[in-house]
Amino acid sequence: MTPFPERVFSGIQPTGNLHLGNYLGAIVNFVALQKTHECLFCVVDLHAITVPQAPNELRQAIRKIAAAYLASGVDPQKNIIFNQSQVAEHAELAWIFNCVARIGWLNRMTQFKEKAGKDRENASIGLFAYPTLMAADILLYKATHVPVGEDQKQHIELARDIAQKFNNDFSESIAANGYSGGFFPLPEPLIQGPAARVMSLRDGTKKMSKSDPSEFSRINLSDDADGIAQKVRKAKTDAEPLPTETEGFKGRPEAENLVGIYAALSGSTAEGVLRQFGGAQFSTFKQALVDLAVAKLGPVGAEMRRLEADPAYIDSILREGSRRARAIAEPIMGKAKDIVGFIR
Ligand code: AQP
Repeated sequence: MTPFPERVFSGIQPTGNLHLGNYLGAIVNFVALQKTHECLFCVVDLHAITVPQAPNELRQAIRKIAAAYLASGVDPQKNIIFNQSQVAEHAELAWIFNCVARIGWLNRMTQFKEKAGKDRENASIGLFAYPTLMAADILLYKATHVPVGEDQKQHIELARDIAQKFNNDFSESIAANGYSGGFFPLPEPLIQGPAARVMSLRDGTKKMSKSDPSEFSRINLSDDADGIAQKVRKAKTDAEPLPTETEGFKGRPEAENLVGIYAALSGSTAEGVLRQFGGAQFSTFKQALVDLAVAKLGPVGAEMRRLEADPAYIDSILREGSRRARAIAEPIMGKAKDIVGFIR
């Protein structure tokens, strides 16, 4: 049995507009988990600056993510909603983890390869070390479960490797400090639902992403009803009607993606959606998807706009959340320092 009580941590970067992938892959699961777990939901602004950000836009983007959490139904009293840069221990623990993790481990991270592209030599060191900061985010709170989209699985596996290596490297010191069963838990990813990997509306083989140059590749939480309708109608499809069984998705990534989105938004499964729409033309299915997406996302977008009009309120939530986060982080960081051999 694990000696670590269950605790959930997750975060979203304040970089650009939140899209349906962030919403279905992450935020929807946050809302569900708050019912059963102690949760921390972070706006990971230190991660955001691994690529250049304009300061004023970054401030707005931080508030936008906080507004999205609140508008989606994450309760700021029950959970801790905060921004990473207000809790200095994230950076402190990340430094220790930079000295635990191996360059070879980070060299294997596909997100770095994708984001750095061919210009690897010019990427920031922060972008390369992104996964060690992410490990620190999670382990600073001894979080045991991390709800994320499929794309983050590799980073959670690395966080487990770092936790394991820290526990091994310092095993004697950990025991001398009175801990049995390791100091850090090995966190588990929670990758759930039919939309754990939402794909681009323009190309069903690429994930929906904030940084895709085409606005038509993604539905943003801030899109209004007309915008959502236009994007769904223009979404790439093929000439065949929808299959009646999920096996029929073979070689049809766009059809699979749209059905997955419908399933996630309606709380169903791909099988359930095909029972209803199997054999239908895309024109019929797309109209149903527009109606569903507008009904589900419209109120979230409207509430986000209302909250964003009151930045002082959002800032007060983040400040209070950061205070509560620090109260958990400080003693864990202090013990980590003792274990490493620092004097405090
Ligand atoms: N397409 C997606 N499908 C399902 N989940 C997704 N997530 C992101 N894209 C999808 C999940 O959203 C959470 C927050 O992501 P993030 O903003 O921290 O990082 P990201 O993965 O870098 O987001 P983008 O949109 O892909 O940004 P860019 O374009 O900058 O790379 C995570 O749980 C992630 O899994």
